[in-house]
Amino acid sequence: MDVVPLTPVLGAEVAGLDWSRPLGDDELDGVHKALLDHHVLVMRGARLTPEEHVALGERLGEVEVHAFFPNLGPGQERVSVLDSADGTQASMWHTDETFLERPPMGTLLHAQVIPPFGGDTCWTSMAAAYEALSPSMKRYLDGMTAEHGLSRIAEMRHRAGHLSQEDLGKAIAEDRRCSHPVVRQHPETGVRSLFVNPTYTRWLDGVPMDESDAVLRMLFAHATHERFVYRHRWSEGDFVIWDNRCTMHIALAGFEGHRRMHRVSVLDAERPAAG
Ligand SMILES: O=C(O)CCC(=O)C(=O)O
Repeated sequence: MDVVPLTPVLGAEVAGLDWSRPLGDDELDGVHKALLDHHVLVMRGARLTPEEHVALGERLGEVEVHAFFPNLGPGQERVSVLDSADGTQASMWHTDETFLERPPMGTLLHAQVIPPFGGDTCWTSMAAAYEALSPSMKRYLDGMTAEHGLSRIAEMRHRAGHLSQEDLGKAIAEDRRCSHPVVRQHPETGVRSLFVNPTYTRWLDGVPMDESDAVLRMLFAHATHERFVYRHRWSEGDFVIWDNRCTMHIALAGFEGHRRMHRVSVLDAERPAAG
């Protein structure tokens, strides 16, 4: 198995795996180690069936049914489908489902149909972004928590004219919310990362709202600077695994043509913990 870094801070291409059979235990250990080292792994030409996709996820942990993405249907609910034909896309920076108590530790995304150009995905290293903050900003964030909520998605859909005010009200009433440390420590590597994102993070707990908005805006601008980012140009069959404990990602909108992805995500065993 060859692991070739794609940027100085995150991303590596993994080659030399035989996808026509389940990975051996040594190979899986190698993938796991590469994921801890590089946060995002790109594997070309995997072409896994939905069953194989879930089975690989299960070897990393508990595979969830996503809170709101459509899926392959009865018996295959754990394979979510992001299909541009039905308008499903994830075109805001986020870390997966941080409104949950135990958000996914990792996600496995498999390209089924890719437009001739555009539709790339970007990941940013929240570990490198944290590391690059000033000592005084690190001290300010130390011990702080932030509220995350699902209803942000409904608000965005309402603003874009895709959801009525009544349905927005329902989404807010039924919101799923959770507070997490703003700086989390990776449970396996011990490395500290920023753990806030523009899609789900609502506010920093215990500070005035204007201050919270301003600090979050600054953190998002900082964390999405290109020096922390890997941008992936997809080919059909590409299979990408990422570590949600130290990254955010975005699917770039604005492409023409059909884009269809299968995704599986694996819940963390524990709640995010501050370092
Ligand atoms: O479609 C993509 O490239 C990204 C998907 C995504 O954001 C997700 O699965 O959470």
